[in-house]
Amino acid sequence: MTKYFEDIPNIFYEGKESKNPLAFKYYNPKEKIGNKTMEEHLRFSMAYWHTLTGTGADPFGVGTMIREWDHFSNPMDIAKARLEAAFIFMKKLNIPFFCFHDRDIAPEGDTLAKTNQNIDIIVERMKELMKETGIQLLWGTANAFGHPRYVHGAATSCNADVFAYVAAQVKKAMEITHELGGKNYVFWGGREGYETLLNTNMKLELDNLAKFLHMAVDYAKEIGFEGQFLIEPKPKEPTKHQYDFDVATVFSFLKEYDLDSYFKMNIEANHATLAGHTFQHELHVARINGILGSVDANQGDPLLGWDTDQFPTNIYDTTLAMYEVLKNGGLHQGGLNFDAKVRRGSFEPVDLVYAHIAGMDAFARGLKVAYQLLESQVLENFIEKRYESYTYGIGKEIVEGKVGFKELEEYALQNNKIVNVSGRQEMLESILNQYILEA
Ligand code: XUL
Ligand code: CO
Repeated sequence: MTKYFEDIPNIFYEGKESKNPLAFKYYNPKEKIGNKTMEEHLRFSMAYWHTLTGTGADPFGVGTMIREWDHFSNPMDIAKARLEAAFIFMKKLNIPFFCFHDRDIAPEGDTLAKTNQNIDIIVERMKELMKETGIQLLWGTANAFGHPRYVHGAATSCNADVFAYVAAQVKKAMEITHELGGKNYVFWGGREGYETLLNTNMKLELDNLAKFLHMAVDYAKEIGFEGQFLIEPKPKEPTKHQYDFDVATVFSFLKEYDLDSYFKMNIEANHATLAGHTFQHELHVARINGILGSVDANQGDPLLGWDTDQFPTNIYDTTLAMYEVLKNGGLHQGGLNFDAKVRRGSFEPVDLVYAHIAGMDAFARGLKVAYQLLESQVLENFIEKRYESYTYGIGKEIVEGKVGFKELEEYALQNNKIVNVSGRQEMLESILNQYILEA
């Protein structure tokens, strides 16, 4: 058998003084941060689609990636080779989890039955490799967007035959996720959205999407799948208007259709910024509503308006992300999945290693800073003081629901002097910088 990544050593922690590019400078898996190790806090995961199947193709040119495992003519031979390469890669980097779409791991056959057979062959070997290595499945999902049948969407397609097909596809994807002990199952609405309202029955499409998700909930119960269901919001791309726009939109959709007790969010940094939010905003909205499930760890380019899926290297963002995660009491059964791809010009296999090291170190550093920030309670104390007026007098009565417009008018008529105090944004930004630079 070909040994992939043969010239790449196992990657270890060497500390921040190390100049070895093939070593972690900050990610020290067994180091304790509070009462958990870094490994337990961060729960890193490799995304099969970008790392194993990504070719580097873009609208202007063909793929550039040198990937030895793709050098076969039969699609099943490629799938088998990718699987071996995936586990060698994760082992070398000590990545404890992975995620996949059904179509990343096995090619479609001529019929749905043949496609499912292809999946079963791969899943058998995957189970063995997971057992040998201890590497676990963070989540599975279905690619219900790539094939031309999904041209008008999947569960929101105008074509009922497509709805039936995607139901069958997701059923199978849930079964294999369950069989592999997956911790979560993700729904990203690949083409669930629209291009123009001139040809769209939005109400029917949303009703159908809700029906579809209810069917998934029912089927999970039927097969005893106890993993967490996650929805991954994204505002645009591929459709102009994706229905799962952002956390707030998805949350109200779930509530409207009585689905909110079954789903949490898988929050992706680059999707947040495409929606005009910060990564922290989306994590925060999910956290305060008790629906922060898992994270697709990447970053976009502020100068580009599409999903560039870059490896996360911005410490400011990783710090604020980990701050939200820590305030959430951790990721629980979720994790940090590198839904990120190396740039087209980074086409050698070793670039995949550098990219993951960069992402893992950036999050490890962010975790450490966030932990110290939280320990100091500097932001919490400031915020508590800022809202102090709601802890006594009229503020307390507002919070306790004891007053209405009439009582408040009475109060306001007698209160001729309103005194506001500064929000001190720049001072707080300076404190945050100090933690980032010195923690
Ligand atoms: C697309 C995206 C997906 C999901 C899984 O932008 O993020 O890869 O994470 O379908
Ligand atoms: Co994603």
